Amino acid sequence: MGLIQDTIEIVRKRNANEPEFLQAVTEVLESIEPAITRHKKYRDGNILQRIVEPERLIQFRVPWQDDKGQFQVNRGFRIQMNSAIGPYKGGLRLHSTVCASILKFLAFEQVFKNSLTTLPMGGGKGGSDFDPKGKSDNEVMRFCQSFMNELFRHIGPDTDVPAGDIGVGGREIGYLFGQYKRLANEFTGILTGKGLNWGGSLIRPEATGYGAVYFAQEMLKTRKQAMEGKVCTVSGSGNAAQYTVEKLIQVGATVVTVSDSNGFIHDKDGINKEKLAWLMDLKNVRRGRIKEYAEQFGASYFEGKRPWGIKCDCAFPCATQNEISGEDAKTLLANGCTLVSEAANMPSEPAAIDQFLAKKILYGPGKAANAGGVATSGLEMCQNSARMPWSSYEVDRKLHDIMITIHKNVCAAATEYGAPDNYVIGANIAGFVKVADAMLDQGLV
Ligand code: NDP
Ligand code: 2IT
Repeated sequence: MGLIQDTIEIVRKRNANEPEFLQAVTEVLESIEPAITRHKKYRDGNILQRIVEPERLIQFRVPWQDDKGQFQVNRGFRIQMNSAIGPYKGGLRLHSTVCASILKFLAFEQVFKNSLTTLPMGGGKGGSDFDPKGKSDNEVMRFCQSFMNELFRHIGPDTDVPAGDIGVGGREIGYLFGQYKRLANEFTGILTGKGLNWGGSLIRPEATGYGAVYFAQEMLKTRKQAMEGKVCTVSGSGNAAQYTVEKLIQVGATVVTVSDSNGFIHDKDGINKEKLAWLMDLKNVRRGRIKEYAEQFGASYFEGKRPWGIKCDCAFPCATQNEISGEDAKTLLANGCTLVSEAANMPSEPAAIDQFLAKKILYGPGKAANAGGVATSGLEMCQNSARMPWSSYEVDRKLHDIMITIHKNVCAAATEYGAPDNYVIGANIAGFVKVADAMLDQGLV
């Protein structure tokens, strides 16, 4: 259709050298074509060109001092993508690859994901090319304080509420929160993923991984199957991966891989609770490398490789964008993989998605499958506003219900727009319609 391709062309021209952003925009725009064709209001309102343009893009200098007293400089960002249905909401990423393209793709995805959660949250994303790996706690603290010195004027509990993403966990959220509090002289819920005794929510650390497994269970139910007994491969070994593994163990699946940016381990016997506890200590406390797991437990280690060559029933990418290539997808399918649930954002390259859809496997795209993380951030915001914490049973039950509802709404949209079982079309249209309608209601936004 002309309008979709014309809009993609405008995005390509306006955002030269931003391949990840263009990839995310292309995937969404091409898949929502049935909704654009059916509803004249979206065409008349020029909604496509409006929705691909960030409301605000903030870039700033982040000077900090390393342990030797040397001045270092990083680049900080906050992309405030869309506030049609609520305050901007989305994580902060600290990784050497962070740039406008990566954060714009993440912010764009976040808009539709947050819409799917059923909670009132707009979309945003931020971060820096600062790499916390190999830095001391004090260096990380000084960086976070300097980052917040600028960010604080752009965020607020009803304006923009950041959270964690790659390289940002409990430690970083603590340093960021402490600095905000000093600057604003206010104790408010301006970040989620906070510590439990200072405004955080139970189950927020678990939520992304648990949610990706809950979503996988809903997909399996459509084929009268269950997770129990399934052999699963997981990539990554950070927050999303750890709690994906934890939930998979709880529901009786066997997880045989985890990875980091250096390589992956293959544990044929499966990662059990004790090994997972050891892995969490390795990654969250000692901040070591995944190779040490192989040394500790006698598993195989594959340097510089990703886990998609290992035979599995279900794959859970939990590391980063574009970590499943077209070739990897071919291998997964040839080895009998019938489910992919994306805890990471945009982990599958377009060539991989095409094959998953062509083979009609259960493919849960990130903006649906990993929405449990931000949904539970939304629940943390509720608890902060009410100044009333909920039990872990209550938060987990709400998270589970939200993942079931997302699955139901995605399937309903896919069917309504003529593509039953296509979770890409379902998620993108269901997420889009709510945001687009809100933008139309609000006039010149
Ligand atoms: P963490 O920083 O906790 O863990 C990231 C993991 O992925 C690490 O094992 C890391 O290895 C690996 N990784 C990162 N970059 C690369 C790379 N370029 N190549 C190979 N491996 C890499 O981050 P999270 O677990 O929070 O995030 C993982 C994914 O989940 C991301 O896509 C994120 O956007 C997504 N996500 C996270 C949510 C959250 O609430 N945290 C919510 C929804 C989605 P190493 O340590 O060697 O870098
Ligand atoms: O990609 C994501 O959804 C996140 N990193 C979590 C965002 C949030 O605000 O909890």
